[in-house]
Amino acid sequence: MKNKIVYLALGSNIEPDKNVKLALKELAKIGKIISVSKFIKTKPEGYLNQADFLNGAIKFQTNLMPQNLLKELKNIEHFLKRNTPFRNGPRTIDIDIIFYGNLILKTPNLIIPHPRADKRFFVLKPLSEIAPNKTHPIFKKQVKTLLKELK
Ligand code: PH2
Ligand code: MG
Ligand code: MG
Repeated sequence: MKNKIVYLALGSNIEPDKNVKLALKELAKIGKIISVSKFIKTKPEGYLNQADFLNGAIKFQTNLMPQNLLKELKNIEHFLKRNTPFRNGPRTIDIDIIFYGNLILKTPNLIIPHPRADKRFFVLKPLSEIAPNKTHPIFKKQVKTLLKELK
């Protein structure tokens, strides 16, 4: 599995401008950034009593296998001092693997496609800008269709 096309979702609500920029710089060290969506301001989902997020998506090319990619993404989160006190709480950066080629993977610590991607506006909206026709390998629906069905 060489040079897989991967879609990543980024989110931040602690110094988001600075942290998104830093995250992109670190991501460029572990693969090739092919495209970057606009970053949009979104209302927090899940846990509501926190600052608005900045959310975006990137198309990324990497040689890293899924588990190694996850490890590198965790390293970047750690480097950016991510310290989430509770689930869905504030974070300097969150980098989630949405799609890894057409791979379907279910392991205890990593599920691909991301299991909540199809229900999240803050993922689908930026993703639909850079990959409207990408098909979800489980639901067999394009990103633009998933977004439309969400609204
Ligand atoms: N991430 C979450 C939970 N809620 N809400 C928004 N708007 N943006 C996010 O990135 C986000 C969220 C868990 O990863
Ligand atoms: Mg997340
Ligand atoms: Mg995450």
